[in-house]
Amino acid sequence: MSISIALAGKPNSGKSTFFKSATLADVEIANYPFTTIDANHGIAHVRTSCPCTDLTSGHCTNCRNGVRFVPIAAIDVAGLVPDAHIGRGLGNAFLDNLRQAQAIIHVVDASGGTDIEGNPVEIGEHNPLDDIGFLEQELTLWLFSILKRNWSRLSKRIQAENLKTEVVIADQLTGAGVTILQAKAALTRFGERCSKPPHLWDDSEMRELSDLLRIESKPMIIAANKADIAPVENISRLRDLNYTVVPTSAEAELALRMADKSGAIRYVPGDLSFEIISDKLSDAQIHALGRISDMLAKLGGTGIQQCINAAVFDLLDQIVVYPVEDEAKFTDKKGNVLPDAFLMKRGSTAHDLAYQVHTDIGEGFLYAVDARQRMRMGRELEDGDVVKIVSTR
Ligand SMILES: Nc1nc2c(ncn2[C@@H]2O[C@H](COP(=O)(O)OP(=O)(O)OP(=O)(O)O)[C@@H](O)[C@H]2O)c(=O)[nH]1
Ligand SMILES: [Mg+2]
Repeated sequence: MSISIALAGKPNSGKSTFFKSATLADVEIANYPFTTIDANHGIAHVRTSCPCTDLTSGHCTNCRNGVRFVPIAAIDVAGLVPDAHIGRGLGNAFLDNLRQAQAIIHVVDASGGTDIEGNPVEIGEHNPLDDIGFLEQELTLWLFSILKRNWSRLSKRIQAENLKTEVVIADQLTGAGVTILQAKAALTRFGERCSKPPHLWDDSEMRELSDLLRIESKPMIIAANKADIAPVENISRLRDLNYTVVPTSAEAELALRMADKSGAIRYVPGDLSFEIISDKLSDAQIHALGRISDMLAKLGGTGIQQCINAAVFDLLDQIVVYPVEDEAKFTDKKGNVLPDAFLMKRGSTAHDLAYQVHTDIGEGFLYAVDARQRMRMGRELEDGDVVKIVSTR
């Protein structure tokens, strides 16, 4: 899977509830810190509209009434507390779970009902703004601590052997998932402030660089979770920050997903409402669903799907494209309508898509056909494109 998103934050903020509501994996949830110890890995989805709605014939079995869900990997990590990078709480080994993540959803308890270590307090007692800086800092110090290992030797090699600094840094930070391109981008920004060669950087300069590396390699969006019980001013304070903030109720999403799975209601993740379809619900169940329904109207959905979509489409700038064999019917060789959906970085070409489908197809690539226009494609891919690839292999 090409895209991987991590759910991070202090203990007890609702990361596992978010994860379970998005993946339906069976994970532990409880109102105390450090419920999760080993990271949970699962499959979540982004929501988009399926191109099958453009077809006049043929039945698509890969969407729900024109709503298409495209898989991504999701990771639910253990709660982080201040000084995790030096081993506090569950320690720095848990930061390594963030390695595969291309983006981070910072799950914040916007209700203010848990302190900085995740212990329950009165709602509104803790200021959720305090949780933002701390996570940034832990991630930066995690990168800094890895970067510093053997740095005096490495930086002298850069000097003596004329190596590319971004290559050495990316190599040093492979364990944190930093690419050469990201290292290069961070170095460019760093170079605007510091012109010293690498072997002369002091600790504060290396920390500054680590912060830029964090921003490049682990972009972050905020889920203002427990929005169902959060004071409104907490959400607006978070919104004043320089981040995309999505109010979420992971608990409500989980209740709706479970009720949909059991056949009690019909709910498509990301919808603004649901429909009760079972006539066997108790008064208590109907009452609980009524409360969720009011909340959906107030918040504009549970926010979970919206948050995942924002992370993938906005933060990571991805688009969805659909390779097909038959450009008239949008099918593969066996007649399946729109069998595959690929997430690709905006700006990718049909040739890039060919490689994504298979290296052989990429190597034998001749041209691509835009299935909607029935014309050869001479432009970058766009979101929702249906593409026939013509290859010698
Ligand atoms: N009201 C409300 N409670 C929530 C919401 N999401 C989670 N909770 C509650 O918050 C508590 C902690 O949830 P978890 O999902 O276990 O939190 P976590 O961040 O995974 O915690 P650790 O694994 O300990 O780091 C549980 O009691 C959940 O039921 C929400 O959207 N609204
Ligand atoms: Mg957890």
